[in-house]
Amino acid sequence: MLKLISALPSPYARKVRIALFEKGIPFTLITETPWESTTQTPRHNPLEKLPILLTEQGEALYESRFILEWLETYYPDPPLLAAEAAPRLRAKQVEVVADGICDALVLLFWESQRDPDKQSLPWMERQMRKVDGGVRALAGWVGETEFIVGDRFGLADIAAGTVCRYLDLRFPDYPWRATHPALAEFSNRMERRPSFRASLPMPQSFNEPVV
Ligand SMILES: N[C@@H](CCC(=O)N[C@@H](CS)C(=O)NCC(=O)O)C(=O)O
Repeated sequence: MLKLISALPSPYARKVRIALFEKGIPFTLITETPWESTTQTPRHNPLEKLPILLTEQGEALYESRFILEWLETYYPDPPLLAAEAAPRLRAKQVEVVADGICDALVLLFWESQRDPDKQSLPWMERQMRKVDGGVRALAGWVGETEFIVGDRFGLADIAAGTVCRYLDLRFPDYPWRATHPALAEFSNRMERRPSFRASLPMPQSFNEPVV
């Protein structure tokens, strides 16, 4: 059986969990804290990050985008990407923006954990601009239709949906729901799906200081 090394709050790992669920692929979930000295992530990924998917052949796949590509290749049903070029590329573009927002949010989160006198305001503002711009772009792609691309659930919905909930979890004061009500409605709709409900992100405590 496939094994997924994951963390409870990770929006990147959640993308993979949702894809596995939607495709009906059984897997064992291993919850890790990648920041702790006991983490097994460096054994499998030279970049020391999760998610990591361990295949039945013992291969370790990492980087959420690559894992999703691998799943789409070897478990094509149901597809999460359209066969046609234009909707396929649009979904990938949405994923690029969603991942970019998450990258900026992660940097912001760690900066906010530093001593207040060591925090860099210009750095935090720079990341915040990326979040604002990215969220605006996502909101522009969410329309009146149920899904972001075409008439079926897919990669774009996973990517945008996971970043929305991560915002709620880590930045509850960030007013994206008021600024972008259609995006908020999209997020609510996604969170009702069984795959989203089964992977609700949660804070995870760690015992060692993050360096
Ligand atoms: N671009 C990567 C990002 C993964 C990532 O940043 N994972 C975090 C957990 S949310 C991690 O493992 N961080 C440990 C580290 O950066 O050393 C992906 O999409 O998989």
